[in-house]
Amino acid sequence: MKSKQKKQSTNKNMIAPGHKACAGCGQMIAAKAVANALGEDVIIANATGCLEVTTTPYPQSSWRMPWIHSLFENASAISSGIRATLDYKIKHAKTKKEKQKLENIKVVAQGGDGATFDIGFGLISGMWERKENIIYICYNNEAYSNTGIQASGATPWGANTTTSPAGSGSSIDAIGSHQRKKDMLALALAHGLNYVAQTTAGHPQDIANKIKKAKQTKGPSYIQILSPCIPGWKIKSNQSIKVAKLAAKTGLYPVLEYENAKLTNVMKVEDNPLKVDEYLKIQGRFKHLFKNKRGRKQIKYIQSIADENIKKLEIGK
Ligand SMILES: Cc1ncc(C[n+]2csc(CCOP(=O)(O)OP(=O)(O)O)c2C)c(N)n1
Ligand code: SF4
Ligand SMILES: [Mg+2]
Repeated sequence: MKSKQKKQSTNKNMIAPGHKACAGCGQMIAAKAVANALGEDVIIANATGCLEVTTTPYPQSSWRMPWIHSLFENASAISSGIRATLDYKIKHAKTKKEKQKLENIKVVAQGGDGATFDIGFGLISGMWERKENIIYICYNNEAYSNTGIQASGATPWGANTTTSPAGSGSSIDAIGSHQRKKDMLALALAHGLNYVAQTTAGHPQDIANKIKKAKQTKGPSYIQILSPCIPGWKIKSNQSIKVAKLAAKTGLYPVLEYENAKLTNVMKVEDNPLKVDEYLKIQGRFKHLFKNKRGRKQIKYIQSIADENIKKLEIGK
């Protein structure tokens, strides 16, 4: 009876249905792949944002594992506290069995791009500087979705958001966002992390593989997952997987991993990589770019970002 129960529990989805995320939410697809790969021996601290709000309307929770809601900015600090407590308990464990059980528990901090690139960054930097054994996962939907799609440090060039609205004037503001997104992977690498990876919600098996590698890594690791947002990207609810895959296929958002500061795996793009237009044109947040000469100039610039990635990472076949 006991072994039957165990078998059932390892097969179930670690995020229960009934949550309130939009149908087709890329972040939810990614979070399910993450949670299932993490399994039960984990403690998660989750920054506020869509993932927290949609899965834990008090007193309910979709998380079938130990999970704690933090503030917007401090998921990493909370996970540092959990890590310190676990380390203390490991040190003072009374039996070998107890010690091993505690050693198996992984500590995870996770949040959106607003929580990661912007408001929580100082505390994340501290956690990385202290080389704590914590996996950090960023669900990057390239905006502050939960509060109405404001631009974040991860918002890409040309995107229309409520704080970078596309307009009809001739000023640079009219094109939508005109900031290059922060290079969070470079910032993670600059902290000397042993495992840094990027993937998308369109690659759930790749997410699972990367979580497994992060679990085996000693010290901090960082995984960033491009997670399409239905209202934010102005896409249909059946398009998140397709659009996430296109981000990788065009070279705009390469799927890759660094182990011990070396680029060890990177997904190649096609011989003749798809042009960024294919990725941009199905998203309402970029539709203004297709309307005039000025917009088309921005598309060329976005293409140059993809070309730069393909060249730098040598991902063309
Ligand atoms: C200190 C603080 N500032 C602002 C907020 C309001 N707030 C809650 S969620 C959120 C947006 C979260 O954006 P992101 O981290 O990208 O997650 P997403 O909702 O996009 O998944 C904001 C601004 C807050 N809770 N705390
Ligand atoms: S607003 Fe975007 S991130 Fe939030 S639940 Fe809906 S699709 Fe997901
Ligand atoms: Mg976000």
